[in-house]
Amino acid sequence: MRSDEALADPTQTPAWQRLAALAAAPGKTIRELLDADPDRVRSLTHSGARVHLDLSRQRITDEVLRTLLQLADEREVAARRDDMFTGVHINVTEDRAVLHTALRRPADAPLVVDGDDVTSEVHDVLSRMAHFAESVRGGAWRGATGERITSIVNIGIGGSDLGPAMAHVALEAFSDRSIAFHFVSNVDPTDLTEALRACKPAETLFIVASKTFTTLETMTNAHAARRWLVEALGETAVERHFVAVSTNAEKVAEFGIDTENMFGFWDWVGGRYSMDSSIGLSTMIAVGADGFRQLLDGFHAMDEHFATAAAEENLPLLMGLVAVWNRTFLGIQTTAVLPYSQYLARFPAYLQQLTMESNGKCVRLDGAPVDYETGAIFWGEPGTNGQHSFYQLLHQGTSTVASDIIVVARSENPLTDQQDMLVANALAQAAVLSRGRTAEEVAADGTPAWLVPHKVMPGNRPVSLLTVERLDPFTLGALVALYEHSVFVQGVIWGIGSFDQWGVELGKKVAMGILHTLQDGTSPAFDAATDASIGLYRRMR
Ligand code: G6Q
Repeated sequence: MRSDEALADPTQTPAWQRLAALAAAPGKTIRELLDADPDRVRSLTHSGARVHLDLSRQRITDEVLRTLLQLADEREVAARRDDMFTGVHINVTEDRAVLHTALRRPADAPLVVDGDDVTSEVHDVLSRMAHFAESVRGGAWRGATGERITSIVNIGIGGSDLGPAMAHVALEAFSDRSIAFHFVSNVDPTDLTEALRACKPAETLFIVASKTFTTLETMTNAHAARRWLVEALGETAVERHFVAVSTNAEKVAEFGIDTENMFGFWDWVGGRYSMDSSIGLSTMIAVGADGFRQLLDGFHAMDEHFATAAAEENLPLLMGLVAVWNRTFLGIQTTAVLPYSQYLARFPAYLQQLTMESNGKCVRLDGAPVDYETGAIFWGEPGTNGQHSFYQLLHQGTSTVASDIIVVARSENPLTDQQDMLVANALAQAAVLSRGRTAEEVAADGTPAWLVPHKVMPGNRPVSLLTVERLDPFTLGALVALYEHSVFVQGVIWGIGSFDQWGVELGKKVAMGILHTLQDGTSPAFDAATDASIGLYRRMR
């Protein structure tokens, strides 16, 4: 358990107070910091697990960085990290261990938690997944009428959807192209209906992915999919066309899925930290068991880096500390994730859940309300597309937005010089956002005086530049783990619980209450606004 001292108010630590003073004092701009120190880029660029992180375009001085590292010491980040890695119940409000790092441990690295060797349990499931995935890929697993599987439909939502859906796009270059993958999450009937338009029942395999196997959206879609299949192929076809990923064997059996075809995981895997558990079954079918192992190796390499690299060059620690600096001390509310890779199109959406569901909290672990800013809003789109829409606000808007620009050096699809164009745009944006463009520079282009103010870019927008050589399963795993651990560091500094999601739970509960009222025809008795909206919906539906 955490010591009382670490639970205490972080604002009372000497480092926090020093950082508040540093943030309030007039500081140098990013341009001034870059121009004053020829060594800045070298000293603020670090590498681990094949990811390169350049923090030179952040608003940090040597003193800020030193004090942030001191804050990490005072908040005992290293001890908390070790607690997480060894299975201490750091998810305090649900009394659970937080062990997603165990999902990617090598088979020969046992880890005993609460009396069980979790590594061997993880590898048992991985072997069963591998056998299943390879039999689908190789055609040994067939549908009820003997057809090969050509469509996989993953039915899940939130943590049981966003990771697999993101990985599907990210790793398309490494995927089996003879199988089409669909991800159905929304309870809006359109989602399933449109996905099934492209599928033939005899060739379709459904993966029902739900930790609890009780989530309204997922179970509703799973039952609708079951009806679609049974109408075409009969009741006996279900066992060849449905498999489950869940921790709830009883509910899986109740649904009619043979528990032989259920791939389990554990309550110590949070939904948003589960893409590397059996929730990643669709990913394994796409990239094969070897590809999935590489993904896990990338995750594990970043775990090892986080656990062992010196604080001054520890990527997740530095990234987490800079996130705290930007959010809490500089008051920057949002972070734009801007991957210059079409394969990372779903990465911002994935990170939105990882970061905002984890650190969108206003109460500390000791139950006291926070009186400082916590989790930033994350959002984004791939470059260069975003440049032609919302970047205008990033450059000249009245809000300062921090950006994570992600560059992939080598394209899997080289077409003439398009990759150079893509990277040139990424680097141009990093430069302009951070350095800006002064009135003198604009005037020097021959711009008439009246137009100059319109073309000035204030700059001083913080940018982290992340570079990987290729986007392959290994680097995808490393990138995700980098963000996972950065989120963890932020949570420890803020003293909040990053691993529960009571806001999400309440949403599920309230919706069920309203649904009952909508369906049983009784008069609503919620609040005036909800009751009026229910009335309007009833008149219009
Ligand atoms: C993730 C959240 C949430 C969850 C979904 C799906 O951390 O808890 O997004 O993953 O609500 O839950 P099930 O997997 O239980 O269906």
